[in-house]
Amino acid sequence: MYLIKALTKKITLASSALLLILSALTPFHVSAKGDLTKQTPIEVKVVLGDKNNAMSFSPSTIEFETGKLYKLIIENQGPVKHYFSSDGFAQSVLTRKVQINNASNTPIAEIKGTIREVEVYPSFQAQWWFVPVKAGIFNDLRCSIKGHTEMGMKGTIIIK
Ligand SMILES: [Cu+2]
Repeated sequence: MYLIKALTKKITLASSALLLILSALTPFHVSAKGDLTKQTPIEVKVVLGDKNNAMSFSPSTIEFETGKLYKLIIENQGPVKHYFSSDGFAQSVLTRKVQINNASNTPIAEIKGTIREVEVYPSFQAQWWFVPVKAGIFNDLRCSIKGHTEMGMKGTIIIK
């Protein structure tokens, strides 16, 4: 009985000591290299439409890798507004922000939280910052404006 009591006391002491060490180390680790959203972003650009009002995503196949931070520039070069919409993609990334810049490229807004689709007006762009967390091939990239998908605004997103 004494032995068990002594042993229990030893284990309790040891685990308290371990907890103390862990809690002393934790703040350091939390703010260090483990944060995937603090990487230098990889820039990728996708162009929606063109000056002749083509219904297209260019490129129409976009590839990403899990665990890396991306800055996806969604640029509308057409005369009408377009959407960048893919539920499969939206459900497989952790969004850091969507950033909107003014004409002189100064940030004017950052939208944070879960994003499902981004709409961009003619001759403007939006930046979607995200970290892919799930691999997959998503054939549901499209512009959700009536008729645009049918006229060719569709594509594939691959996350490796
Ligand atoms: Cu469109």
